[in-house]
Amino acid sequence: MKSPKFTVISLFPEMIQQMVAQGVVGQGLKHNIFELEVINPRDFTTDVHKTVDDRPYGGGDGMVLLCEPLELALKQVVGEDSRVIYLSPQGQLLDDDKVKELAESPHIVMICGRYGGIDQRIINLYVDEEVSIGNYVLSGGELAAGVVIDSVARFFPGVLGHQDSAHSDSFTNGFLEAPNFTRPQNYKGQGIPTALLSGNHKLIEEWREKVGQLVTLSKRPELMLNVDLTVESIRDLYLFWQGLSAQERDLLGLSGLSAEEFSLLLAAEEEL
Ligand code: 6GU
Repeated sequence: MKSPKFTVISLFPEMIQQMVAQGVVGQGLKHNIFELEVINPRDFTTDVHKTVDDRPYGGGDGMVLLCEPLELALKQVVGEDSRVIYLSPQGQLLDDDKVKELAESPHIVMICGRYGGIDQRIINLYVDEEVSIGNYVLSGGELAAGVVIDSVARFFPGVLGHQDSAHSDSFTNGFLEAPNFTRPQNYKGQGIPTALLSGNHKLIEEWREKVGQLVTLSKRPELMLNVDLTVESIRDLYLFWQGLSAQERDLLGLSGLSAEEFSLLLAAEEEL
């Protein structure tokens, strides 16, 4: 089967290349698990000054990317199976569900605007959807393109060591991950949770799942409401929490959690 492909249209191609060259995603690219193509609208200009932007009609701050170089670039790269994304703070927020959906696409084309944006008529003609990476403004779409590539590529088989790592990470079951520990076994008076020293893989897996739920309840309680929880499973989680020593709760970063959070969660679940 053909490798999935990202095409990024950017005035700063090196920025994209550099972001994607490192770590497991960089290795994935090197091993052709996916393809990356970066094209510069400046290479599609027809005037001597290689003009890519101009002042906005009606006045205002920032320069707007011209239609023509973008259109010529798009025409060169967009095919039948391409999904064209404009990276913009006006877009739909990127989350774990969106990332997984994008990971199913054979060809993602991303247009990076700079401060001032791109001509709306290019969006009208070519863009399938707008995507934002958060409620703040970046000076250009490049960092957002890097975020999309990194988060999506993690779901391509072979990019992460373990075939299913991406699917067991934080968010993927709707909960955050349990904290991780490595050697030494004692660091400045802090030990290792006893369950992790048990060598019992089934027990460890169950323990991590419960701790992940407690971490979520403690740090991001609003995420608990996206998951179908039964009253019984909440009571189970409460009992598990009660079974942890004060020392272990500290070690796991759960000292902020109290019975109150469980009551609030129960009340919220009953309202749903
Ligand atoms: Cl995708 N682009 C820009 N320019 N700013 C953003 C963004 C994207 N997402 C959040 N802020």
